[in-house]
Amino acid sequence: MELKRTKTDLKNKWVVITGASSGFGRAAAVAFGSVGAQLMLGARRLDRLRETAQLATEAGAASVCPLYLDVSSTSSVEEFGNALIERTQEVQVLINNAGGAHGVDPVLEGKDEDWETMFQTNVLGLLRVSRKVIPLMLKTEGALVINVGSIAGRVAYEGGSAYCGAKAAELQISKALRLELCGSPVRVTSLDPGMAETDFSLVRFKGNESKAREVYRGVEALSAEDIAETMLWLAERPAHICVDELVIKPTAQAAPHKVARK
Ligand code: NDP
Ligand code: 8X3
Repeated sequence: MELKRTKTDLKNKWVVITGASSGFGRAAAVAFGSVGAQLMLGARRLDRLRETAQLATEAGAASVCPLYLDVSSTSSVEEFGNALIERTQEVQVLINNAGGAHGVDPVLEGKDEDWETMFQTNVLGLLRVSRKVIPLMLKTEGALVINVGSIAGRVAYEGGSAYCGAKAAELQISKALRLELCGSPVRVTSLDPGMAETDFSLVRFKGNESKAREVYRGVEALSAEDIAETMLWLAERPAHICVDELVIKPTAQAAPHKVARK
């Protein structure tokens, strides 16, 4: 028997990526650019976003539009979405990636600002962007929403209460969206990575480089490119296949706290 290999072709298709100024979002822009997609990229740090746009263009993107986006603000999401609508009425892929962790305080020492930022970005931001962009996907064969969750949304750990809670919310929102969109062509995937070496820990530890480095000491973590390649693989599956949930971890990490270090 010969294996039939078909792919969803992404050439010239519109791909929207939030949090494209670094880490997974930047690597995803390059990966989707390399197959000739058109990219709408959002983040707050415009200088870094423009660098991503340059890299994606060099990789082969058909067009790239880097625009300011703060997912924690409804008006910013509206502006970003309206700029998208001026360019296209049809989106193939939405990657809800913007987010991250802030602090490692136990609940009894938690800071309002950290909690609010984590829920505003990982949860409410994802909802706002989905509400604005998914209407442009409802008639697109093989459309895909990738919501970036985390193993933290599946397994709690000390110091992770709000982040684990926010990513658990992401997983439940993804499941609800999957049900609500059933009967439309739109697929929904919760992509839930374990430890990946990006700016994630630098942000979590508020710029403390030595604490951030310690997270990855003696272990080959996932890279942003590993995640981007997985995102591309998901989007290229034939239209009748929906991967609802995908958990991906370094081989050396069996659980958030079970890491084999050299
Ligand atoms: P990075 O810190 O490298 O990237 C985070 C991105 O999110 C940046 O581009 C940042 O852009 C953007 N972002 C943050 N807040 C906002 C906002 N309010 N509006 C718009 N964009 C925002 O980390 P990662 O690439 O690792 O993180 C990407 C996603 O992956 C996050 O959701 C994170 O929780 C998740 N994740 C990460 C893991 C890891 O170990 N690295 C594992 C599992 C999940 P800017 O600051 O310019 O706005
Ligand atoms: C990031 C992975 O395990 O540090 O989402 O929370 S973890």
